[in-house]
Amino acid sequence: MDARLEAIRDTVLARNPGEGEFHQAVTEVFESLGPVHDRHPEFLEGAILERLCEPERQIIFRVPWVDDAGRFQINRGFRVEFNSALGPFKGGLRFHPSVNLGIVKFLGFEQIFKNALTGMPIGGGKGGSDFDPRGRSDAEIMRFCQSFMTELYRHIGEYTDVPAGDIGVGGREIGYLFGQYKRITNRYESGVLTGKGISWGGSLVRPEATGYGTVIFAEEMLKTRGLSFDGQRVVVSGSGNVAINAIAKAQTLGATVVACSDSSGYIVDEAGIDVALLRQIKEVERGRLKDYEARRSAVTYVDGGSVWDLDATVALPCATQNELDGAAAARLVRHGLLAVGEGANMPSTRDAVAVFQEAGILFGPGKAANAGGVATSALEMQQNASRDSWSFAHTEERLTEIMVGIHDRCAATADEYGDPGNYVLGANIGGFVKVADAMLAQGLI
Ligand code: NDP
Ligand code: 2IT
Repeated sequence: MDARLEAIRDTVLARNPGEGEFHQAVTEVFESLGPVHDRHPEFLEGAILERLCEPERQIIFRVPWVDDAGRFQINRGFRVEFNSALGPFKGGLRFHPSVNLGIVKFLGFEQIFKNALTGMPIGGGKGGSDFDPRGRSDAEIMRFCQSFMTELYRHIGEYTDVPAGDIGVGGREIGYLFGQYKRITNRYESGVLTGKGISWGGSLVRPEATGYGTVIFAEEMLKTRGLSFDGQRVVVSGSGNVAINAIAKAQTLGATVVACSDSSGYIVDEAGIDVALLRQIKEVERGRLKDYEARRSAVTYVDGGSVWDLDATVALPCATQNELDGAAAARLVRHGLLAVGEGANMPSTRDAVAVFQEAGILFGPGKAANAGGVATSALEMQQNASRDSWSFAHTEERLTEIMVGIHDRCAATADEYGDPGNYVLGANIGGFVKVADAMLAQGLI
């Protein structure tokens, strides 16, 4: 890492002790930015990096709620409003027991650059809670969401901060959150949340957008080597919103997706995953992946273990951070891997990224490859602002244009900085320069 940047990075790490994922995200971005600072000394004079690493505002709050047995429960809520240079803070809410301030800060930091890459007018933020939705009834989820919003409402707004979903937060949760916001504020402010239902201000394609976008991005990478998804053997991790829609899109393009996972195990379905059955189990019945095995022939369920023990030509990690390590990456490379598209945020460890890059694997980092979700959230905001709703075909066309645009910008930036095919470099520099220019123009704030 460039010595000037390393000194700033060390200060950031020292002032944010114990936040390993945040340190990892900051270090990875800083490693790309040396050459930009040679060309743009004004970014150092303007303390851009120091300001970028210090969120504009961090909110931590108590979330009290009552479970079905009448017991009082206390969780912790977070919203980190990281950077508003390009637009209102924008980013999802994650409900998972692993959520803490460091996780929210890593996600919010990544979101700044991701949102800049989309070309849409959105800043970066993230939030969530250590609430565990697993096994909770609808009524418990509703009471939790209502309590969460009873504090959050005062910090968000169409022009201020616009949350959406992430792990553990989908259409059901956004509905309860929106209802409580409307009740407290007495405003039908559609643009305050994205990922809403279609009949009340949501956008078509938003549910599919992250998974579809990841595959569109990976397809563009494959095209640079005269390849495509057609005929590829694909392994996906996760079986949530991003994973399911990535599986669907990859198979539409002619790939066979032979496996996917959840935190308990994985299924292997050599004939190609039956997406309708998977949606029924996960989205309708809210069941576990294990249930898939009994309902389709020639399927194996592996309890525990890692889906990255399987062979694939294309790997799409769509579960969570640091799920794919250096050893798994090396094994995949030895067994014929061509490309990786990160549907999740930071799913590959730093070792894994190094293995992929040294082996010349096409590697699409999350902040570029999974930007289709937030980009379509911005399209939802656009529809809300104009009180309009677009067709599926039109919205999908916009998503495709945006993803191809992100791919091309990352590739062109990597070329410009002398490292063709390095999408990590392209994404980090491409996102950073846009935000840094806006921050300089807006003065020291
Ligand atoms: P969901 O809650 O819909 O699904 C999450 C999936 O990942 C589940 O299958 C879950 O399994 C698995 N998972 C979660 N945590 C772990 C863990 N610690 N170990 C193993 N598996 C785990 O979330 P999404 O699909 O929305 O999000 C997946 C990833 O994509 C996240 O990294 C998220 O930040 C990222 N992302 C999401 C976007 C969106 O629009 N939703 C946009 C861009 C990125 P289980 O049910 O067993 O917990
Ligand atoms: O990580 C992400 O980009 C998301 N969870 C989606 C954020 C959004 O505002 O749609």
